[in-house]
Amino acid sequence: MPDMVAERSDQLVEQLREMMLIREFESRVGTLFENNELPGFVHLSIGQEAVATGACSVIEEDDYITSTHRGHGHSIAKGLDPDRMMAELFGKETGYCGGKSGSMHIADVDQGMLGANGIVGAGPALATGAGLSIDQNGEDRVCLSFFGDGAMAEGPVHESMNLAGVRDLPVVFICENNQYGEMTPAEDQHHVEGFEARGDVYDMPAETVDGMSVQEVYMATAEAVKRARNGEGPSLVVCETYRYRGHYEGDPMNYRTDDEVSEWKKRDPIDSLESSLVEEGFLDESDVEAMRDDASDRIDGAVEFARESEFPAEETAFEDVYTEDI
Ligand SMILES: Cc1ncc(C[n+]2csc(CCOP(=O)(O)OP(=O)(O)O)c2C)c(N)n1
Ligand SMILES: [Mg+2]
Repeated sequence: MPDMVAERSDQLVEQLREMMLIREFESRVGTLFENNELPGFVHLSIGQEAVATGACSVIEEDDYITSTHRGHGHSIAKGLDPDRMMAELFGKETGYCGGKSGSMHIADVDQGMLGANGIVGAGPALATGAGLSIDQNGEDRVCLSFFGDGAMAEGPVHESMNLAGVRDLPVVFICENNQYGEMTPAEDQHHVEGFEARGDVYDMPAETVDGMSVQEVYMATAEAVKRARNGEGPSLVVCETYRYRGHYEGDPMNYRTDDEVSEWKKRDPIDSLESSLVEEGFLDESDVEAMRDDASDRIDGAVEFARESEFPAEETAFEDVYTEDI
């Protein structure tokens, strides 16, 4: 038993370290965007880190994920390199997509990251396709599919959950209910209360968890992944969470009150894990400070890498844009 506690606490420390890295990456992106250093659009997931980290710490390197337009956390949690992600945001040739995708389309198929996605609700369709390929090739892999409360009202999400159920595919649908789809509260977008009920419709196990708790997300995803690996088909995990920033950087946020944001911040996933690890004696204040400094140094390095990288050459504008004939 003490070994189990030590093992679990090691994992929690690693999860804290990763959530700090995600937050540092995104906080820095917010500042860079404000300073007009980044072209395009960025959507930050600050506040939602426990979902990405909790879920991705269940899976292995050769498993897959699909992401959303708010995908920096998912990408870092899947093991993508912050240098190449930052370079992509700067539009530089060293970025994951050669600087041609920006934040919303970062992908690294070799690492099982099947893409952020500017099309709301498209990720689950890719995940079901990945599940189908795993099934047809008899592989031992799973696919986690992150999507939002807004996406839950999109047709392709339901078609995907239905097909994954019909074929018992190894897909875990992870709904990040951050309470808003753009500026619309989740309750104004859905006639039925509670997203868990959507799992019942497709006869798949469904669970709602506190998405501000990395441990709760981890445990629910672990159960779902176990079922998927056993050939028991898809599951739905609904994570109740919150984004602290606007829908996009620059959003005036006049659809919610400061009090609402402050209430959610009291449940911050990083602060709460940090306090419990310190209270239980697994970390002390100086460890925490060192972890924050490490995250900050890591992102300093990523920004430097991105700034020093070149923009893609003009004559490559049409390269890597369309697939080659197969
Ligand atoms: C198919 C499609 N419809 C509409 C949009 C415009 N749009 C971009 S983000 C967004 C809201 C998505 O909400 P949610 O799924 O809850 O994700 P969140 O932004 O909260 O992470 C919408 C409607 C889009 N990009 N794609
Ligand atoms: Mg949402």
